Amino acid sequence: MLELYHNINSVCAQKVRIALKEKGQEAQEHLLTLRGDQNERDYLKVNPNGVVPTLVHNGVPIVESSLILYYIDEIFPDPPLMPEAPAPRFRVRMYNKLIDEYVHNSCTILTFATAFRPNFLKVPREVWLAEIDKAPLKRRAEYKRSVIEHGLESEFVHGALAQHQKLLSWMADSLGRGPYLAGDSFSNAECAVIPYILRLELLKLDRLWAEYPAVADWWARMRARPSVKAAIFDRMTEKDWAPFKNLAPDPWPKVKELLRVA
Ligand SMILES: N[C@@H](CCC(=O)N[C@@H](CS)C(=O)NCC(=O)O)C(=O)O
Repeated sequence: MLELYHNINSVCAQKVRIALKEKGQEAQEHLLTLRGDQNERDYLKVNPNGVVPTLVHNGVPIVESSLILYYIDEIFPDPPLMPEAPAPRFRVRMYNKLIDEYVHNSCTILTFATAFRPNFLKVPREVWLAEIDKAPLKRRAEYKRSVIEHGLESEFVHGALAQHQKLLSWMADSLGRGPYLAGDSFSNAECAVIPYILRLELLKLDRLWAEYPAVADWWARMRARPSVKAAIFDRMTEKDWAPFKNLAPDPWPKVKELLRVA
């Protein structure tokens, strides 16, 4: 039996939902709002970091989205989401490592500096600070505090953009060799990367890959893929789209200025 604790807009959860769709698997779902419920005592018992996703398989909690992707491929080998040869397998792991170590927090930084910031600023500072400070992962709380306060002027934004640029240049390099990021077919590299490219698009930052036509082509193919449609687009309600509609101010001019200084 499979259970998934997740949130529709969570990039890490989107990875796992894509993988489950690719495997034709359904999990019993527990939706979290991520407005405090991720730090409640009962949830911390399944995921002590107070984050989603958590996959529970036959009662055993499996955490960390990249490890969940590998786990799903092991328990449901068909169709495989890991290439057979060592070199492309290594490439899948490299994408996941880059994302785990750098891109994920960078995505949080850009998202909270733009789309999620206005909602926090509607309540008094001490209220949102208390909410953020409950997180067990203190470094993430520090990033969020800075970008809610300073938006794209935060000291963390420049580095966050650089990590996304690194991801895009890796993708352009891989896609120069074939239609997928690792090996000859759709793999766990795609599951891991797709949500971060979608997030850049939702933040109106798709011009970051203007110089990489192979990335644009890959993204058009991935957007149209049934698993991606079912796992992400079909699941987004008006409420999930809301933070990304009418982003004000448009993040691009400031991002462009930061990239020029880089
Ligand atoms: N390394 C973790 C990161 C998980 C993570 O940060 N999840 C976000 C949503 S994408 C979350 O739960 N955020 C709630 C919070 O930061 O309080 C993973 O890959 O599973």
